[in-house]
Amino acid sequence: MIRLFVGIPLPPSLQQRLVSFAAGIPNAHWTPAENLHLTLRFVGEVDEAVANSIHDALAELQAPAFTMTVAGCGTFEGGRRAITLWLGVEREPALLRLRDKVESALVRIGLPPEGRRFQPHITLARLKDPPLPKLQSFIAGHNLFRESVPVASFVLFSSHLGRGEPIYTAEAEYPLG
Ligand code: 2AM
Repeated sequence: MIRLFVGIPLPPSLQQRLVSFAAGIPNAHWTPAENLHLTLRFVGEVDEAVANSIHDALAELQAPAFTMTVAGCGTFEGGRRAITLWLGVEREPALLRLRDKVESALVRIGLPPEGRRFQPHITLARLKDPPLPKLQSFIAGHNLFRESVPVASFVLFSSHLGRGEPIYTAEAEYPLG
């Protein structure tokens, strides 16, 4: 079995810039630079045959290259006070269309539809019981961050969960036209 997700990697320069934000909130578990990415579609554990069909379906997908804008900062509340701290990604039409095409391609080959609404974001940290003033000041300090990057491909990642950080590996990369 292999744990997969479809995403857009960030250029190393932007990863380095974002990882430099990782300060000011006690007990935060910050995403390491190399793991900072945008998830288009989480897949989960699948066997090799399904992984191969996912790859074939994604390889056939056609969509234009576009510019992705990272902007804004916020949180998702999780179960019992776990909080995801993120930077937003603007909901531009080309990104949403790419996401819809990925979703349709995966449903067409028999995967269950994604239940959740697509909320494009880059997870900066997972927080447990963060002191609210520190969290609010982090968000206020980063909410005006805005940076646009060209997106010329998307990637099928595997995710290996172990004791430490998950290890994301680009299994295949699909160019955008
Ligand atoms: P997150 O950063 O917002 O948690 C790899 O796990 C990627 O898939 C992460 O970016 C994660 O998003 C995303 N993802 C979406 N749904 C998931 C799920 N049910 N379990 C784990 N990761 C999920």
